[in-house]
Amino acid sequence: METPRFKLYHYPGTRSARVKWMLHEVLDDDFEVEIVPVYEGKQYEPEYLEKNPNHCVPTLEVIMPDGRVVHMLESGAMVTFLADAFPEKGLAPPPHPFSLERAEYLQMLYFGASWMDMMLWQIRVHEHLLRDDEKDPRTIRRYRDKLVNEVEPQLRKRLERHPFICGDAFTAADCVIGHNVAWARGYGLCQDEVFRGYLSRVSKRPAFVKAFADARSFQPKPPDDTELLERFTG
Ligand SMILES: N[C@@H](CCC(=O)N[C@@H](CS)C(=O)NCC(=O)O)C(=O)O
Repeated sequence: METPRFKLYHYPGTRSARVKWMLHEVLDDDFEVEIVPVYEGKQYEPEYLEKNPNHCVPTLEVIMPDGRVVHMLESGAMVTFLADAFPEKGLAPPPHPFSLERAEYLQMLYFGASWMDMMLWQIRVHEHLLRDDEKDPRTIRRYRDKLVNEVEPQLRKRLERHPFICGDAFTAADCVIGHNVAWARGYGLCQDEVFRGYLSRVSKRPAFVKAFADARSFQPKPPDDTELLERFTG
């Protein structure tokens, strides 16, 4: 494989932390990180929008030795791509030969990065980010209930049987589900012992420790800057 270079556009404690975690898993510290001060609105500046028209972190810049560059914009795709690009790290069941383990692994990774993520994001948007007159308590209630009644039991069942989300071995799916469980616990969800034990297992990994070393600087609520809140599209 031609060896690419990687640059992560990151903000502490957000979804870019799950990608930073994965980058530390596969590359140790051999990648670049640039902080995008999202509460200062830097993600709306033309230079950043050129890279990421969704005005979000993470953005993963993949730079090939011949100068070609791709910007990846979805954290789930980044985690999947990195696990497959570094098969020697053993963080994903390979696509060939056919295996049910691969099917389950992708199922859990996408469940975390799309279905569960969508519910957590709706809670975040309506509890912390929208202006008061746009916050909808019914949306918060709906997704809190779905997480408790539909998502938690599925995760609990798996984690009661195995130490990691896809079985006895840590996989890239744990970077997404592990991050989501930590995020959910910040909202008073995923409080059982089974989730606490899971987080304590994954958080002992050196890559986790590095990825979340800056998480304490995260403030759930942006400063009262109406201009930024006016621009936020959810
Ligand atoms: N689906 C995207 C969502 C990324 C996203 O919404 N990032 C948030 C932080 S967790 C963000 O940067 N929001 C800033 C904004 O929308 O202005 C992913 O998983 O990478």
